[in-house]
Amino acid sequence: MDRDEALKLTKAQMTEHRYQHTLGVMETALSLANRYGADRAKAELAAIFHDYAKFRPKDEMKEIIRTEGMSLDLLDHNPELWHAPVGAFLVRTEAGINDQEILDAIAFHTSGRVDMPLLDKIVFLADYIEPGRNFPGVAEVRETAKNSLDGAVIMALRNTIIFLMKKNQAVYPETFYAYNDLIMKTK
Ligand code: DGI
Ligand code: FE
Ligand code: FE
Ligand code: FE
Repeated sequence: MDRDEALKLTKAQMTEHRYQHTLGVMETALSLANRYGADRAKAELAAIFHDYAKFRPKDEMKEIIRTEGMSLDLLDHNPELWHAPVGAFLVRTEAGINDQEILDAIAFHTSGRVDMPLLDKIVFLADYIEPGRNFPGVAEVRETAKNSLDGAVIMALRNTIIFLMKKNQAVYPETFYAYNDLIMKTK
């Protein structure tokens, strides 16, 4: 699928604000793909589709998680996590994307996971540092992303964990596992 068709399909799923975020993630993912040697076409498609399911009703997402054999523990955690794996499913069934690397990068763009492949890291990080983001600490992560992909992913994971903990919220175990995995590998 080419960029324009993917953008058209995605745009129909979201608000203008979220679409602008999507364009930012796409540009950032392409720039990271250039810098770190990932497949540009895959990075572009994964970025365009990463938030495809963001506005699906919770009941629909819940049903897909149950019927498609996804981790049921997702249902005990923050519903913000659901659009990522559900998005991968819908991008396959509605948009016809069958590339597993792209689908995985979409599925894990929120939680992260152990042993994240290059494409996962690029989409995860692009989502965090795209130009439209302005949360505390993002400038430092952008700076680190210029020379250390893993270093920047670790910072993004750490910031997210701290952000959730400061709000007294639960943290999905995969997010901790992703953080631990990268920290231990870089020591
Ligand atoms: O969809 P986006 O807003 O572009 O970004 P995202 O898919 O990374 O969603 C991030 C939100 O999910 C962020 O506000 C934090 C929230 N969240 C809730 N629980 C968890 C979580 N994020 C992670 N990584 N792990 C959690 O356990
Ligand atoms: Fe998202
Ligand atoms: Fe994210
Ligand atoms: Fe996003």
